[in-house]
Amino acid sequence: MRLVPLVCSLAILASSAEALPLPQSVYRVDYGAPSNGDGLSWATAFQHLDDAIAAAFDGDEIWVTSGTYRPRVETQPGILSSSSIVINRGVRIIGSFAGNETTHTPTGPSRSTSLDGNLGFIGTAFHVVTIQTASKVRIENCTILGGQAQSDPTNDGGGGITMLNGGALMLVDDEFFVCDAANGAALDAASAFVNIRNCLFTYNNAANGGGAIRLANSSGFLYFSRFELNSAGVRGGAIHTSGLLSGQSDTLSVVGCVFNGNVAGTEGACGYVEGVVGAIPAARMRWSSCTFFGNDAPAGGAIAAEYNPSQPANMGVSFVTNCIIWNNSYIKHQLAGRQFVEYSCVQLGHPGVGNLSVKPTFLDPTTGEQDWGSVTNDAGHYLPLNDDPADVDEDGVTAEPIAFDLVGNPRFADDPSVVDTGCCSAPMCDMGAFER
Ligand SMILES: [Ca+2]
Ligand SMILES: [Ca+2]
Ligand SMILES: [Ca+2]
Repeated sequence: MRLVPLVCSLAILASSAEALPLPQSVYRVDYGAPSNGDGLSWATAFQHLDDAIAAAFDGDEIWVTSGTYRPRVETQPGILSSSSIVINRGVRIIGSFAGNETTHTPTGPSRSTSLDGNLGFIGTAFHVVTIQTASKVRIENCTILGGQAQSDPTNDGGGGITMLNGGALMLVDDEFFVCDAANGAALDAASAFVNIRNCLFTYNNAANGGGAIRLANSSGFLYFSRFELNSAGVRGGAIHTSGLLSGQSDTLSVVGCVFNGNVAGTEGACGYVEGVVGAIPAARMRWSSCTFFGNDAPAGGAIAAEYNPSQPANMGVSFVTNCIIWNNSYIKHQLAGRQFVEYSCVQLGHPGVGNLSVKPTFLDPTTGEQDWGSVTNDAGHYLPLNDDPADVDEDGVTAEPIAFDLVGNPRFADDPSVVDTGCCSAPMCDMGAFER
């Protein structure tokens, strides 16, 4: 039964038959707590995350202390590796609490709540997290690691998170680390809407496609995240998309991200945009203000879009603006398939307005952050940053420019050592994920 605070109970009684929304509840989880908690205070925290999910309703928050939490619920009874953290309602799970906070801002080390698919000597979970609800789920400030979906008999993707029944997922400040799968090793989503920001994807590996993320008939936003050292045996070393969500015009808008050290066996080290034959439109991806360097694939050392001249309506499409694409393998083929590129710095050049092919001079060759005086500074177009459809600053306003870069520095800042070559009025944004 849901506990309703006394004041609200009286308010409900006083408001006659008018239906009022239930107040949002907060449940707390601490792995060191006794086993009989109710989650309503830190002193009485739940010991297990799934007990808090079971107690919660749509819109409730679950605050989790720093520490390691492992899947316990077998989604296929008798098969230990089917153990998963099952999310079947629209909760907001926030990790990295010290265990004494009174607001929903955690004070523990960042991403120090681990949702870990390693089940000890008994094996590994196919999916660390299984999302089964169409309601909006939000997972924040957690590290999700160690899932292995490769041998899952029911589906082959989502070692970190599997989300195959639609719904909406928001990932904020999370890390996905060494997840494995045949497809979509960190996240495998179908018919879903995703909103991902400030996340880190490292060392995830898919035997087939989508080393970090696979989206099928899905749409959403991916902002201010880093993809490093992910790999796919075939296509999409970091991201693999096919189709888009019904009613949406784009598959995924990727803004302000860095891709480095990702590998695909055949096509698209960072992204592979697959067309879909039939009624569903082809995938359309947008990449804005991103930096791609040091990635490796025989075709599409950065991005590949499926190219099928016999079915032109079903080819994948990739729109690239304000990006730096430099020093990826097979330099002539960093961008493969249908690529519409503007205001970007592409090694060996690319057709399109505002494009450059001049060494971007990274501040440090390992970061992708361009130095003062780089020709890519003050060379971008304002338009991709002129709206905030994903509301990345969470102020409820989408009709406003995005005012910061990947590391939070102000956007639209002038580099006085560089002549402005972008569009349209000063101060101009830089190409790439960083503003100097
Ligand atoms: Ca600038
Ligand atoms: Ca906003
Ligand atoms: Ca300037």
